[in-house]
Amino acid sequence: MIWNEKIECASREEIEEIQLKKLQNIVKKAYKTIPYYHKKYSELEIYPEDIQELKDIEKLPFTTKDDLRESYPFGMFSVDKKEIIELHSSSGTTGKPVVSGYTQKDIDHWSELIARGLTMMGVDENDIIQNTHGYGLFTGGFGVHYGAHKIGATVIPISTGQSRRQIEIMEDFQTSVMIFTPSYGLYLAELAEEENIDFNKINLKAIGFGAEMWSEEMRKMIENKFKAPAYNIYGLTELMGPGIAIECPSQEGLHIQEDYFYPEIIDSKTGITKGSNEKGELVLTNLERDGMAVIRFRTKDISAINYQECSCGRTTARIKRITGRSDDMIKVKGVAVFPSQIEKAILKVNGIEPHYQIIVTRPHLMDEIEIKVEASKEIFSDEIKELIRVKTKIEEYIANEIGLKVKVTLVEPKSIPRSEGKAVRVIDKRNLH
Ligand code: DLL
Repeated sequence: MIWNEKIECASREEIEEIQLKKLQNIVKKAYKTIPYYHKKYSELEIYPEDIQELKDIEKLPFTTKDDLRESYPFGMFSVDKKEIIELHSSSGTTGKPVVSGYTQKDIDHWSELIARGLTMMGVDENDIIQNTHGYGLFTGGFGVHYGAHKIGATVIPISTGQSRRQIEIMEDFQTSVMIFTPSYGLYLAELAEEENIDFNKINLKAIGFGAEMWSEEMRKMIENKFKAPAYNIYGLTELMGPGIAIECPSQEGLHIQEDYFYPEIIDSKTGITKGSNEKGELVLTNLERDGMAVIRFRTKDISAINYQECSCGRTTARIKRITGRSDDMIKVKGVAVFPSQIEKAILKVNGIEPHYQIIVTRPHLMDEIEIKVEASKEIFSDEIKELIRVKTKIEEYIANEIGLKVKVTLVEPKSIPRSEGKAVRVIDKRNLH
């Protein structure tokens, strides 16, 4: 079944016609009601009237995460605060977080996006959806929840955690759809194995998973363990939350909801727009957003756009599974971590050299970070007590900075490889690409 055939199967001309109209409207609205855009466009002498065709979007400047942070908390809102009925915030921990505000209309649109995606996954009103995404500032919990209501499915708002209870609920309630992040899914599978749960008896119909990077091997592993197909869900707080793009049964890219978002792929160094199927950084524009508007947002996510009609019958463009980032952000346990935060914490401590390496692993299906830091010569030849003191101090500072517990290992001076170009700070051994 297709939730909204009129849009999801529209011709390219129809889609582009809708997009142009919506783009013109939203640029006008942003210019008129959001001081950030008014100032930026005026400075560059670009005006809403300059958008005559879709390609004209390239005349507009990009919006970055820093721009959004500078307008923290409500600077991107385009309506009176009293119209906003819900707030969410990104999980990122660098500086100020990014805030997303929703009017009733936005919540309705968000529900529609997820409804389309859940329908793609074969979910309908007969299903029981166990939503393990966090209900809170994270957009995952509520976003999926609203969409589940929209299609009339039964939603179990269990949120993250209580992992043994999750398994019990799956069995007792006969959950037919699981929603999780890949790493949490793998962890649940491990627990289920310990408890000798037979997934053949649970009869899962589908799994929706996203919010972090994963590999095709990981999908296979999840599908084998849970005995159900797993579909990719993509989204980000800045633009709306989950549901911006979701996979259909063909599992060949994620259908982006093009009447809500205008996707572009750019070369992340030059900012120049790339052609279809070319790999680059995904840039997204809200085409339909009531409470705020984000135009040409640099997601930093690496993808490609495929405009070919899909074998599922839908014509909406598909974005390729995210395979990397154009910055060095890593998502660990669902939390966005930047090496610069770790560096900041390390450099607060005396007795160490500014050479470090961040090693991300997934030894027991859960992400772990180990940070190797070079001790100074003096410290290294000191007593073990002093080394432990320095190590613990760094661990404390890092936990404060990123909100995650990490393991710090002090290594010999000059033992971390030096690089002539950009230092390789992060070694991601999770094999997600
Ligand atoms: O992670 C929204 C979401 C919730 C998506 C639940 C899917 C399911 P943020 O916390 O703002 O929002 O993080 C957004 O996470 O720019 C990507 O780098 C990464 N990301 C999200 N979905 C995927 C995915 C939510 N399916 C950032 N594959 C994005 C790879 C993903 N990376």
